[in-house]
Amino acid sequence: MAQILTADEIRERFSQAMSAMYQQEVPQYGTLLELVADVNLAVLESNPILHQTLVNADELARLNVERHGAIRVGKAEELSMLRRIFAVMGMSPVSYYDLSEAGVPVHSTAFRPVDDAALSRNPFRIFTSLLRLELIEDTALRERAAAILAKRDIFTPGCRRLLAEYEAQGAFSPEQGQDFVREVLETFRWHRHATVDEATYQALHNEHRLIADVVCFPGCHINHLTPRTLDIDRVQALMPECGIAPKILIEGPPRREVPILLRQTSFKALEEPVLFNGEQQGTHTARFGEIEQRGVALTPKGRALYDTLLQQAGTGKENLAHQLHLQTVFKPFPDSEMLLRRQGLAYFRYRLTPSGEAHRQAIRPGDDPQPLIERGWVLAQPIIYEDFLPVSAAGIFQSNLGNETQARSRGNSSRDAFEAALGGPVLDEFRLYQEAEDRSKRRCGLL
Ligand code: OOG
Ligand code: NI
Repeated sequence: MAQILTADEIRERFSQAMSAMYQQEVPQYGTLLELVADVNLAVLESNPILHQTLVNADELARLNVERHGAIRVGKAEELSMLRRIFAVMGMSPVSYYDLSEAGVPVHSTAFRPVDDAALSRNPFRIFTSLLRLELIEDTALRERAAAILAKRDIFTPGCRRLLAEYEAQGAFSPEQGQDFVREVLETFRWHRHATVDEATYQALHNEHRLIADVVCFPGCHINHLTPRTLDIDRVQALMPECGIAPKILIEGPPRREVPILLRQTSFKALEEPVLFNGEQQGTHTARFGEIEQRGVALTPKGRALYDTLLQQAGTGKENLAHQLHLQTVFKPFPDSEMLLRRQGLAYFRYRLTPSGEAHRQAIRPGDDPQPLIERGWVLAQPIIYEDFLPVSAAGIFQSNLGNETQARSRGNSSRDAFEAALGGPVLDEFRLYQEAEDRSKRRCGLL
């Protein structure tokens, strides 16, 4: 093959195509993109240090293209096809999320790039959930849902053909890559025509809204695409002025000097017209909007502290009061890069400065980076959290399910079953961050 399209290029084109399609489908998403871009610009203008830090960490360029989306599928074959499709785009499944703990009958992973260069070019991620039909107690309904799912193919014949060609050749020509992006996009498109009659939809909807969403349509429509903001509190406050009603609480940690993990908020799912079999008209709510602010990835020790404090904080009814309460509860969580580093709470990427380069021979494997940082030889930059938070995800799911908690769908975690459906293991997020930190230390001669 004379010329090939790289995984990074295919992912980039696909994320652009997906964003353009979703803007057409859900105009409010376009409004949200403009709002986020305006706020990000204002933050960068008023904070030149942050601007410079993002430039130094190769983070500014990715900010404007950074999105995550979410989809939900109904059967193992769909999930394993997605694994193969996303592999073409350089995206691997990372982490296992058990949402049944929160009363949502799915378990999930996130497909995303994992290596440094791919992440800094375009960290496109897709939060992917698999419905757990076994959590439907009514046997007849469970079998009906399984039979409906068995009949559908959410992938186009062209997508299947191109994927087979890719796996045989190990690469795509530019034309094949282009065709592949177009064919894959079809799987994520919104379909106004349900595949079932209204009675079937209602029966599944009564069991759980999510089940109707997954089972009753011919594809796995993208249900949101999330841009990354540098100031989520500001975007949340401005959303009503743009005609967008945000969910009440911002999920995740409080606002801090050094942002940690992930803070998210969403706008409510839209009620959209659908046509059931027999041309009966109805509505379905599935698609919504979301924004997020990302901070530093935490080590297992940092994550344990986060989980403890978050649980201690509980939940609130009003955002400002909740944020103030969170800030109080999170006091024990150190809020400076130095303390986060010294206490082993967060991951950092180390780089030599020009004077560090000049003294390379004085740096020994195993050296404590702190004095070298103080001497100006080494820079330590927070490694951005690239994953998701199960408690936040449950909050997002629930706010779009009318806040219903359905205890009957509570089930056991079944990671093994998920990995069997996926056709391979999910990667361990902590290991990926640790490896990124270690690679950077090795480049500096610190390891
Ligand atoms: C996924 C909800 C979770 C996030 O950002 O945590 C999520 C869904 O509703 O399918 O997107
Ligand atoms: Ni999301």
